[in-house]
Amino acid sequence: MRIDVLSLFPEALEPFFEASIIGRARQSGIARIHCTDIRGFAGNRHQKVDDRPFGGGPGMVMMCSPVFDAVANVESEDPVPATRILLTPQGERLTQRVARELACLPRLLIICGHYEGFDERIRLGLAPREISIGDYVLSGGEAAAMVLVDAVVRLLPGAVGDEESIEDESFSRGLLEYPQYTRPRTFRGMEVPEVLISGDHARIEEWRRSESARRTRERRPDLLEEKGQTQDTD
Ligand code: 6GU
Repeated sequence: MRIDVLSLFPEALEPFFEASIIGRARQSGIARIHCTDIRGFAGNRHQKVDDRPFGGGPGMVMMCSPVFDAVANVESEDPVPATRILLTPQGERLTQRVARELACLPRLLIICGHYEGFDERIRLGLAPREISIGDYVLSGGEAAAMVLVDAVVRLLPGAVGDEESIEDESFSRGLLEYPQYTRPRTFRGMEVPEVLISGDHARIEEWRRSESARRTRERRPDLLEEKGQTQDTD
């Protein structure tokens, strides 16, 4: 998969994309990630990429021209058609289902906003899929781009060592994860549940299943409702 990220702060993104699972996926060619500075397409002496909103009001608005030019330039680097994604708090909420959908695509082009928002003609002219990572306000789309790229890249075949660990995780089955333990068996008086040391794999699986269900009931009953209503958490 190729992923292009257009941002005013590509230097904030790069170190994250070099680390850990994403960094490894890049090195092995599973994910080809390119960050592009939108300011490089400002096309004026002052490198201006934002301006005051028509009609007045606070803050600055991201201008059309640098964003359109950056998109055209980056898209022309590779014939593979890109799915355009605009990161804004007004988008569709990022869920595991959305991450799985995006992980099936050959190419993503992610546009990070800054300032008070985008000129509406960026939405009209580029027809991007608009995605938000949650109901809170970030000062820019960069942190959201890191979240999105992480959620997608780890789903690419070969990105995570043990494919089973993806299957088993929170949300993949629509439930929260069961409690995990490692050595030592006793730490500050706290014991590892006996069942996990029993070697009885059927009992262990049953215990994990029931802890997972209990945790979800206690902490995220909304997930159980969704699971009942839809098929895609299975
Ligand atoms: Cl994608 N961008 C910004 N600026 N704030 C957000 C967001 C995105 N998702 C949640 N809050």
